[in-house]
Amino acid sequence: MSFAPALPASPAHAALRAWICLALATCLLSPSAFAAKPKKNKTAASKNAVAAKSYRNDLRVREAARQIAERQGLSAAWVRATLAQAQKLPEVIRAASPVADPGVRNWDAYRRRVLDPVRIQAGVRYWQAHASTLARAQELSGVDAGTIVGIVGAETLYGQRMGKYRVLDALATLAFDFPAHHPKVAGRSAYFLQELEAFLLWSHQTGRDPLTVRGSYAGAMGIAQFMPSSWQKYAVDFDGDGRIDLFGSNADAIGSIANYLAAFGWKSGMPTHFSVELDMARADLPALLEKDIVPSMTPAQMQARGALLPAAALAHPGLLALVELPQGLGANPSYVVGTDNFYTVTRYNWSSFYALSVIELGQAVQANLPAPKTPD
Ligand SMILES: [Ca+2]
Repeated sequence: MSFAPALPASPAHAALRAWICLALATCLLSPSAFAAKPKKNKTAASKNAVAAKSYRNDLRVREAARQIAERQGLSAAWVRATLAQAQKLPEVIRAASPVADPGVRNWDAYRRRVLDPVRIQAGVRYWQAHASTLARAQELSGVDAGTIVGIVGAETLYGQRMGKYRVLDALATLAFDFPAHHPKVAGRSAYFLQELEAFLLWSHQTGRDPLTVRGSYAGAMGIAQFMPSSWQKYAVDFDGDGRIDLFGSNADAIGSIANYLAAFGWKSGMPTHFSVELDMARADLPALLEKDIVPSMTPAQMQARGALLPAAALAHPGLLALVELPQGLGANPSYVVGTDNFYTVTRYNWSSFYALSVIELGQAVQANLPAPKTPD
């Protein structure tokens, strides 16, 4: 999970580089790559209040506190006292558990949930309210304003749902009690322990009380749902008030999303994806899908393997990936062809469903914007 940001090297991006230097500091973002988001359920929440267990006397947690304090130069007493107040949340463990049957993944159903009319209309209002900020972010970073709006809409319904869990509890639970039957339990536990460490450091550096900060079940925070290490690496002060506030400042959230995608290689003006049809008589699906969503074939190579590309895709100067979108049991999958920019969006949340849905949400919002008034 170490994604070194590929900062643009071309002198044409000097302004962008300077802008990125405003960023404070560290890694990956999003939550729902790990599992379906938990359903909001008051009954379950009250059960959890009973089932939650303190980490106060957990020797693993005490040892982690000692190491974190040593590595980060923090007060050992403060780190230990803070972690002692973390609670193990069963609901978070359930949310991080692998889906029982991955075969039921259904792109159309997922897409409908993200691109619902309420979210699209809220997106129109959001775009209108923050039009100049979005334009500035797009100009400085090259990142498409629609994709930024799509991400804010999918993550938090434009800041309306920033998560109900104490970030301390969520990260401690996932660091120390990640579902043991998950195939990637070791890597995920280590990842969330690093995020817990980043969260403590961030709390200390920003003066926020780690006991009151709330976020998603995965510990993602604020309007843009940044993980603590991402906040430190990629978040920017985009409204110029001298502090980075992804909870209260939409400008900071917009600028930080743009900065994040730019750091992960967004190329200005490049489409994110193209439509595609497969010539089933000769399509070499294993070859077409070999590298999954990583763009690794020229348009000509894709054509030779039986992917029928539209003219715009054939003229695309970069590499492409065939992105398979399962449509549930018994149905044929759908496909699109992703570019480097599609892959970049998946660095925000490691899921092709996520990436395509935020891109399409942004496009739907943009299509619904009223036409600009022309002067009389
Ligand atoms: Ca700010």
